[in-house]
Amino acid sequence: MIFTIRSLRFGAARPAARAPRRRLAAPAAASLLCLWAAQAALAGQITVDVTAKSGAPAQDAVIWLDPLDGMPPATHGAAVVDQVNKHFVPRVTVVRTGTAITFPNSDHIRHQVYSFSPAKTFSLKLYAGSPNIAVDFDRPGLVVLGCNIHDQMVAFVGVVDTPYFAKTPASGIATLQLPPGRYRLRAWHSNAVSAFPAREITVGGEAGSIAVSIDLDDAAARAAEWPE
Ligand SMILES: [Cu+2]
Repeated sequence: MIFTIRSLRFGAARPAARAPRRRLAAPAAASLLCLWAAQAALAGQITVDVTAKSGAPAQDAVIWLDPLDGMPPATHGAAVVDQVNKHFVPRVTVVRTGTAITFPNSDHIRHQVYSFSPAKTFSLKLYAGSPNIAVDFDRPGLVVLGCNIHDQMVAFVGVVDTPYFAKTPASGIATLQLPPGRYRLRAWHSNAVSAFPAREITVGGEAGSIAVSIDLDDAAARAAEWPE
């Protein structure tokens, strides 16, 4: 697997240990909010260009950056994974930890959504229409979705402990706005043959771009492992 950069500075690779969560008293937390607000004004626009070894754009790659200098406050977002013509739509979703996902059914047949993944094990009852049930994705990791009625239905939810993430469109190019600081860049693709090695990058206030090459096997029947 090849990793190159064009205009970002990379530090030495660090062990994969997660940065410790900080517990802050209320005044300190308020200061941290102000700090992040100030940094947001200086955000650098980072473009991540993901390609297969063949040079073809890699669609549906998941990119995320763990901030090493402090985590923005937790949020509780929402996302939707629909079911259309016996497919999950979208097939790949990336959300921050704490996001609630609903699973409407746009087909005229019933579906039954489940996951056995350790990051989120759940099972919805067989249903039609749009049940008012949201599943809280409260742990980081990969969640593989299936339908008990239609074995060919499969989808992936990447749950990440950071607000800085993206999924590549057909162009393979994703754009993120990042406050200046140090980050650990991670990447995953369902058809990756080998794990993408985490890299530390430093973002300044200026724009930059990162080229990521992933070895893909389009015929892979199993989902690639999620990096720890
Ligand atoms: Cu189904």
